[in-house]
Amino acid sequence: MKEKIGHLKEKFNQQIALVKDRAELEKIKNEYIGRKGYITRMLKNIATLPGENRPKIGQLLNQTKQELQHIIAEKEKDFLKQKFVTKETFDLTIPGKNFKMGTIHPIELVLQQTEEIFLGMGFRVVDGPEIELDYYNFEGLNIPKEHPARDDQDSFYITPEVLLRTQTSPMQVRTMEKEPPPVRIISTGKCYRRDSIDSTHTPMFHQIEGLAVDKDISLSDLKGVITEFCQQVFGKDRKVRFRPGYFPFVEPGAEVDVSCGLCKGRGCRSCGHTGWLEIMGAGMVHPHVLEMVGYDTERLTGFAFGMGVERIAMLKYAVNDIRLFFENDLRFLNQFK
Ligand code: 2NL
Repeated sequence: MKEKIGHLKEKFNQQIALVKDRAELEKIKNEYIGRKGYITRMLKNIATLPGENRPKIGQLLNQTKQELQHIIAEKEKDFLKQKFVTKETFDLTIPGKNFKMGTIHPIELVLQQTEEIFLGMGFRVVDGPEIELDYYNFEGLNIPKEHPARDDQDSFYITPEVLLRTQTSPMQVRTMEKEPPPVRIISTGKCYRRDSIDSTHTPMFHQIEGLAVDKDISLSDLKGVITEFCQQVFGKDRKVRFRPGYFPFVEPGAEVDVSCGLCKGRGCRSCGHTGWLEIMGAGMVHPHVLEMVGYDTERLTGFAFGMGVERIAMLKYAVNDIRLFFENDLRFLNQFK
């Protein structure tokens, strides 16, 4: 019997040395000291042994049971410790991961603000293709094939009739062609011109154009809408003036100036000592443009305006080189929070 107990202990020690997890440990525990375990059964069988051996064997079995219980308890503690260390420990004082927040690009900021302002005045925003037909980019805007205005807008042609749009007006022509009056839209997006790069020119830039066509639209509507826009973008204290200017798609046409914010219109270096900054072109839509989309020029008039987004952003944020908008330098971009 003594020998048998010795063997059992040996086997137990071998098994326990190989145990990998708590489930295995539980199994061994049941096998040896559980209700139907080896030791438990042997204790129950003591009654069948010769009388003189019983106390000694009983004592040995109880002692062995205690030893096994102790070893199993130690092993359980090991597993608990392991679980705690590998899975459930976290250090609340470790700094979190630092996610760098991006900023909205200044060109996008001006676009968003402009859309907001014109939506507030009842305009709708339209979007269109950057690859355009010559017809919508020039012809439909009263700029026929040999018109000298084409010289100012050297374009990227894909075929003789397809080009990268040089202005956002094609979308306005498309809208009038498709929809009956009244029309109140602004059209925004990228435009392309074959210009040499310098501090005020890039071959890709952004434009915002507006168009309103209805009965009884007059130059005073244009002045009211433009003045409201300028004062919302640059400040209530700014003055707006209209000078005669030529664009083939309007008659009369005007250049729009806003008073210089630095010198309050007195004249300084940044406004070329005039007190005014040129910010857009505008005018009353040329009847020929309305005629070409099939609008009734006896009944309808309209105003239109167009501006370079980069120019507005340069004036608004005091940026002195247009190339800064396209260099993706974070030292520049991070200033627009
Ligand atoms: C400029 C000039 C202007 C317009 C754009 C326009 C559009 C249609 C009909 C008539 Cl569909 N006009 N747009 C009118 C006047 C000026 O922009 O050089 N802006 C930077």
